[in-house]
This record gives sequence, C-alpha cells and structure tokens, in this order.
Amino acid sequence: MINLKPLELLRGLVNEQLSAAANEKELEELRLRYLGRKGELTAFLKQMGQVPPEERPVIGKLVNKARTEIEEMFAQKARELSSRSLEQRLRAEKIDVTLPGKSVKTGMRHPLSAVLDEVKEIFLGMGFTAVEGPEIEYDYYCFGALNMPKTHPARDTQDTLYITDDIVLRTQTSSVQVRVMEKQKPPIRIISPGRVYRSDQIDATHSPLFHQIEGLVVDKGITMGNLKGILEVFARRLFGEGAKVRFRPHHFPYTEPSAEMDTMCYLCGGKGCRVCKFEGYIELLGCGMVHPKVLSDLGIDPEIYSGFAFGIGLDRIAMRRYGIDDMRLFFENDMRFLSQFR
Ligand code: 2NM
Repeated sequence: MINLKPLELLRGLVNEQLSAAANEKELEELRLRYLGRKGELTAFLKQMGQVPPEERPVIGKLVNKARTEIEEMFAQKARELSSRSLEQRLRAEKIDVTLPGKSVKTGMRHPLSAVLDEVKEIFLGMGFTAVEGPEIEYDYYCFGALNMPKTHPARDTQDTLYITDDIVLRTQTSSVQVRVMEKQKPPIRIISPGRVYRSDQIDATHSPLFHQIEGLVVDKGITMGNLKGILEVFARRLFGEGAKVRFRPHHFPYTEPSAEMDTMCYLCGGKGCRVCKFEGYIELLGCGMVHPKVLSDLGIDPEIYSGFAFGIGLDRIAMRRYGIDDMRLFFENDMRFLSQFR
C-alpha cells in the first residue's frame, strides 16, 4: 500500500513556497523542483508502478487530483505575477492626461489681407482678372497718362513721394491699369490691388502707406449703367443683401463723369449719427467713366470703346469691418492686436 501522506505534505509545501515566490524567475525554479522531469511530484508519480493493480484506480484518481491541483496552483501564481507586473508597468508608465498640452501656434491673416481677399473674391467672381505692377513707378504711368500734366496739384511734393524727378512711389494703382491699356486691346476687365503711397503725416486716419484695389472695364458699349450695376452688386456682396448705396458727383482728372459711391451708415441706418458725421451715408469708393483723352492717348479709340473705373481704399473698409479706430494698428505688428483676428 502506497503512503499518500507525502502527497499531502507536498501540496502544503508547494502552496507555502508559491506564496513566497516574488517573481517569474523564482516561480520557474519552483516549477522545476516539483513538476520538472526530476521533480518531486514526478518522482512520486513514478511510485505508481508499485501500487497493486486493484488499488490503482482509487490511488490513481487521488494522485491525479493532487497533480491537477498543484498544476493549477502554479498557473494561478503565474497569473498573479503577470498581472502584478502589468500593474507595475502601468504605474511606472503613468502619464497625466490632465496636464495642459503644448499648443501649436498657427498664424492668422492680417485684417487687411482678409478684406483684400474678400474684395478680390467678389470681383474675380464677376469675371475680373487681378493684375499687379510696380510700386516704384514712372510719373508717366502714375500721372501723365492719367490726364495729370506736370502742373497738376496731385504731383506736388506735398502729396507725392519722389524717388527722382520722374520716378515716384505710386499714389494709386491706376498706374497698373495704364500699363494694361498700353499693351492690351479691349475687352479689358481687371482689378489691381496693392500698396500705394502718399506724403501724409501718420495719424489715426492717415498713413503714408495704404492699400487700394482699383478696377477697370473697357469694351464696346460700356455705360455708367454698367458701372452702377457692378458696384451696387459689389456693395451688397460685401455688406449684405440689404446694403443701400448712393452715387454723388465728384471730380477726377482721369474720369468723366466722375462720382463717389457711399453706403448707408452701418450704425444709424441712414438717420445720421457721429460715425457718418450726420450724413446717413459713408464714402466707400471713387469711380467714373474713363476720360476719352486717357483712352485715346493709350491708343484706344474712344469713338469705338468706352470704359469705367473705380478705386477702393482697403484700409478704411477693414477699419469699418473690424471696428478699428486707429489705422496705425495695421502697421505696428503688435501681436496683441493681430492675434484678435483668428
Ligand atoms: C479712382 C476713381 C476713379 C481709375 C481710373 C483708371 C484708369 F486707369 F482707367 F484711368 N484707373 N482707376 C479711377 C477712377 C480710380 O480711384 C479713387
């Protein structure tokens, strides 16, 4: 008869030593000691040969049960260790997801660029093409070709910045349109955006550098009606479908007739207030039918062709659009100002 007592002892011993095992290495050592080929349990099982055949089913059952239990103890311990090491790793690799992230600084459009893009988009949508030209310009393109001879007051050094006697910083982008008319036969339908310069003292509403977008249409049969239609649509696209405009007679040397277009005051809606100086309307742009002399001097026959042109100051539109009361803010590159236009 085989003594089953050692099997009981073995089970207790394994249980005790397993609880003491601190890591996978110690566990593996124990596994070899008890379950390995030369292990103690294996040795015990080998004694089964000595058990008389009639007792084998009963003894075998008990021994197998003990083995299964011991194996399960090992498996249980292995699970414990692996979950403990996972826990340790999670603790060690813990990150604080509530820490504030590093924000990526993205740029933003300058308010003048935003307004320029908006105005450009409106005219490009009506079939205009944008053309650019030099900011340092011959006075011929800036004045001479625009019906402003040497004696014209606009050419006074009080108003214009001169590089040499006949080279200036352009005072309007009409110079670009002269260059186009000089080279290109009608039909012409262009806008010319860009920087322009005047010899002005800097204050809240004046700057020696400012921004313009001018437009020019030359073709057969162009009338003042076309001018009014295009510019009214422009005002509605810019300020909303309810925008009201009015045209007032004006004078420019290069257009005849000339006009200024106003939009109804955004603050008082036409009643009159401080913003519109009790006019009810605010000036938006200058415009007119291109003077026949300007056309003919550039080789465009005014008996066949006619055209209209307009000039828009972007800085003042941007000031109105964003409620900015000092033009100098546009040019000082102060991030506290610029970062408000995201
Ligand atoms: C304005 C107002 C009226 C204008 C005229 C021309 C050109 F080249 F065709 F003669 N370009 N732009 C023009 C007309 C500009 O700005 C206030």
